[in-house]
Amino acid sequence: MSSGTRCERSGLTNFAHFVVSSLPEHLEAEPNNDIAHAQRIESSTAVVNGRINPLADLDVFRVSAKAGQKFVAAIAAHALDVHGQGKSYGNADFSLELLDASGRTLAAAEDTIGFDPLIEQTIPADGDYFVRVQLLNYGGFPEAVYRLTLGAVPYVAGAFPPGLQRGTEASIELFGPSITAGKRAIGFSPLVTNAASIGQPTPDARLVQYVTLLDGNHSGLDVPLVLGSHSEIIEAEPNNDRSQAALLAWPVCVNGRFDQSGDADWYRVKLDAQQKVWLEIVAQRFVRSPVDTLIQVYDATGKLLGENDDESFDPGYESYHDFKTTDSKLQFTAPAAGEFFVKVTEQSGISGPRAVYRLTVEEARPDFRVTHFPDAVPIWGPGSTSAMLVRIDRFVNFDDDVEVSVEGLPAGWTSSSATSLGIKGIRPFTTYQPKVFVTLTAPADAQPGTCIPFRIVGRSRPENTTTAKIEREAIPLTLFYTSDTGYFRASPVARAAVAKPQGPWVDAVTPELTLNAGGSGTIQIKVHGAGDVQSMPIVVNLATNGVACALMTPQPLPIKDGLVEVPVKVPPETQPGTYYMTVAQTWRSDIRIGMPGPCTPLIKLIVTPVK
Ligand SMILES: [Ca+2]
Ligand SMILES: [Ca+2]
Ligand SMILES: [Ca+2]
Ligand SMILES: [Ca+2]
Repeated sequence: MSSGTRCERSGLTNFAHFVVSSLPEHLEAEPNNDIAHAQRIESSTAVVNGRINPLADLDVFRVSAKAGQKFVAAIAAHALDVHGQGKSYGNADFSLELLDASGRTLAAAEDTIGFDPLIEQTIPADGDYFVRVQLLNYGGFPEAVYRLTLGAVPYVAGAFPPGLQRGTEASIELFGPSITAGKRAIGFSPLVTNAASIGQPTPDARLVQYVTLLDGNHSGLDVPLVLGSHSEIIEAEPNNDRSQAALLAWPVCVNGRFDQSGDADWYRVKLDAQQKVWLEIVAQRFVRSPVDTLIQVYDATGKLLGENDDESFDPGYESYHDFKTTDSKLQFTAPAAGEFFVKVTEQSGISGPRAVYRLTVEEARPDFRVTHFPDAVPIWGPGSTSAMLVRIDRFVNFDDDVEVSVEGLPAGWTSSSATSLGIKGIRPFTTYQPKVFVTLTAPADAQPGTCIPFRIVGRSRPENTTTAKIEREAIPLTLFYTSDTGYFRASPVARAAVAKPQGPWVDAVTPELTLNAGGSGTIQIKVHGAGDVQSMPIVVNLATNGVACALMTPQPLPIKDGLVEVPVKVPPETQPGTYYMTVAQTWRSDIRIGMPGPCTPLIKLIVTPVK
């Protein structure tokens, strides 16, 4: 988005999908609820953009087709993250039927690609046919939009292998109706942002890139390729029992497929005594493979030594769309030197071209992942500040502190960093900080409409010098669906935008406060643009979650001469140390769940021991 008037009002929305096809595009026209009122689609190939609303809406389209044609009818909705809001929570789950001129059903589909139905039918005779679209259980709601591809056209249903090593080129087959068999060379495409134009290197923490057909007529819909860190191989059948297990030179990513129901895929790894290996499946995540995998590890005598069905998951507010799944993850420690056998199976009887998985085998070593949201940060007023919530997930006994900072900012922009504390076996559990806030402040002379990229980086702070320092770039997350929990997916880039002030905004006057454990004090904040407003709802969000010492729920505080005094009280049990707070007004915002409104830069709170 370039600077201009379009994003002056409230900054940036989350990322949304927008598909560009090379087929004639149509809009549905109601009434079209039955065959008698079917909407005639004149072009022989088409994309129809429709909506199932209100409840029990049916959309029926009339098309002409010729005997022998391989006719495709396919919905794209789940693929585009179409979902309800308000009282209509949930992904839009469509069903689809192809009827002949007499109204007889020739084919029907429901969940072919994720929740999206796809029909491929050889047309029996020249004539008119009907395609009927509805939501499961006669649902309907304003957000239930869909793109319906119609005609004898190729349609990409998936890719195999469903990924490639970052920075390399791979030979990948796109498959689906009317797609010519054969592999295509597909290369890793570095993400292009305008980061280079502000003199910063272009980082790339993306987990996926997308690929589609561009030759001939196509729906424009793309499919994800997962970007891996290791060399890649494709499983070789037959491998259905232990004696056929292929030896893996690891670290490696194996791309496999459940070709028939009950398919078992065996692999073999050589390990030293006490060597720790990490086995991880990516299937439902990112690729939307319909499988529910199980990993099992056996020794050479056939004894089961370890297994994992689904990763255990902390159901916090952030139920990451591409992070919470039934994909399997397993850390295995070899009890002795030797060969061990890894068996991958599918537990719901699903098989076929889309039943793919990626198995990564690598050394299990202490590590962490950094995610942050929102990915698109609105700053309401030049000179104002916004906060982002950063989450640090620690793996394999990693327990070091992690310093989190904002990088890649253009001149004039400032940010505050934060430290996520590990427990390290010496601190109480309440000190553990899996989430921290960082803030971003626009220059006072920034133009509304300015949009800048940035990145958040986490660096471990090892206590002893034998531990290597680890650096991880944060994955930006987009909130695409909120109910009791937030559903997030990975976003390609983090950006901030300056908007015109949408109301009063706040700045810190007190940069730092020192208090005893059990002590109390105040911090002063300045309010800009309050006009005649006499008070403002204020909340204090703790950049570190180890201590609760101020306004956890919004409370109206008086504004005097443009200043607000905010009370702070440190609980007596608070551990001495440095903490960070940000004061926010809760005018249509809650930065705790990734909906930022104006807030102050981080204010340091130093808690000293009681003398
Ligand atoms: Ca409709
Ligand atoms: Ca209708
Ligand atoms: Ca297989
Ligand atoms: Ca097999």
